[in-house]
Amino acid sequence: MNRSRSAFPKDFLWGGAIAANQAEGAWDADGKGPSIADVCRGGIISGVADERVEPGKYYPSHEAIDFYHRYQEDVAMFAEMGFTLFRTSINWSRIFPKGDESEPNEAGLAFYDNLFDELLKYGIQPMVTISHYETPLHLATEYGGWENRKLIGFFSRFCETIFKRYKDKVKYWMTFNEINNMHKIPFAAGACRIDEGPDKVRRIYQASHNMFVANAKAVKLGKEIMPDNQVGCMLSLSAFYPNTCHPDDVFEAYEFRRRSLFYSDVMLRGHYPAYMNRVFEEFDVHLNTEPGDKELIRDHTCAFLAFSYYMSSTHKAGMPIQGTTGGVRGIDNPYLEKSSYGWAIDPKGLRYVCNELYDRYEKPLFIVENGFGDVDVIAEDGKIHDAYRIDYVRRHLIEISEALEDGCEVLGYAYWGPIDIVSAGTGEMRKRYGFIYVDKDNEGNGTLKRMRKDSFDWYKEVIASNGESLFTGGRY
Ligand code: P53
Repeated sequence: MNRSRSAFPKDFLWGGAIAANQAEGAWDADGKGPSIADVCRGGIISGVADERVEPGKYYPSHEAIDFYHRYQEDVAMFAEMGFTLFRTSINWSRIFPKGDESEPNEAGLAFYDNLFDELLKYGIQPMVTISHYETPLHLATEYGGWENRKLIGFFSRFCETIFKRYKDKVKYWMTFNEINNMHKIPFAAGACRIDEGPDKVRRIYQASHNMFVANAKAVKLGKEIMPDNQVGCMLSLSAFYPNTCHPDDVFEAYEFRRRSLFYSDVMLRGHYPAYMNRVFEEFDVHLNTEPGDKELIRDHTCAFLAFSYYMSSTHKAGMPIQGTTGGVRGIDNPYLEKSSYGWAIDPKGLRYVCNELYDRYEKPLFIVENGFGDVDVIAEDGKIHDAYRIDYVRRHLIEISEALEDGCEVLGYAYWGPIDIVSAGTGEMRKRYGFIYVDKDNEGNGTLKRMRKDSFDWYKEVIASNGESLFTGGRY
């Protein structure tokens, strides 16, 4: 059915999303301690993670785009685009520099007060990721990251501190960014150094269990401290297809998808699903749990499901899952084009995933990451004509409108990297997502000057028309 009008509700939230470590810089300013991101060269996902900050080496997070000092200018541009939503993370090691202190760092807390006030001044709702690939380094080196149950206590203290402080400023919270990426990137997602080995899977599930308990405690604290606000979970849920209609392909793709949905199953339905018994048996997983874990997980489920969606992947039975930056990639889908980074462009996959998730959970969905990362070229007229980005976003937004028509409850859309930031995958600046260009290269050279791309005006028009311009053509 072709629609000529958009289905976005009046209160649909429009905006963008970043992560603190990919944007803020100021990695050791005002009492901040180092995070796991601050020791990564070449990206938190596929780069090299040093034990400590080594002098003379280039770490992209240390300056990033200096959002810490330039947020006023950047927020003003988000406001110009008409944002009503802005997702960022609270850099844990600004608040608890080592992670295990009993008292927070006031200067770190003050920064987020200022940032949130600045957003609210323009009517932009801040949305917070509590932990986005930036656990305090000390918790990784001294405690072994989330494999250690002690992190539950440190995380709860962090949550309690920021909930109390920002409860009147932040309505929507998410516990762990892309928690289902524990399997692919346990260091980024869980601050654990888990190499290949016979007990790899067991260790990952143990760390995940500890995170589930921490998630449930965060939901509980949230309800106690800020009953009108909501704590949700966040997963990487790009689409996943069988390569052919061969039943082996179909079933194996289904099984692999469940390895991801397992995370939302636990956090939204409140228990370990039956299908995991067999997986745990296969990998000899015997979880260390404590009395009360089960009840906490059961009684404190998340209020919404937030997710990132960039692409789709296809799976052929028997194939190992390819863990590359950008996620699982499988084999080429002949029906789809790819970005120059090899990510298959699949707008309809987003409609598919919205339906898949809403069918399964019947809880509100939040699209908190979606975007097109590629190399931008400054044209002769000094501007960036990113028609490819406009095309990508337009097609994905139209599919969200379709999903809304299908009956899915989608609360908002936060475009990933509305301003160019450091790539989590590669640590590059060259892989750009922004509607706003930042003058900086992979080696850290550049003036950091901001510049509007063509997509800036385009997105502004989409928001101003509440999605109507997607269908009428607008100026583009
Ligand atoms: P970059 C894999 C699959 C989906 C999302 O990635 C992923 C990943 C890891 O790359 O990560 C999210 O910067 C993540 C962000 C990240 C964004 O995707 O490699 O939450 O921190 O920047 C885009 O292009």
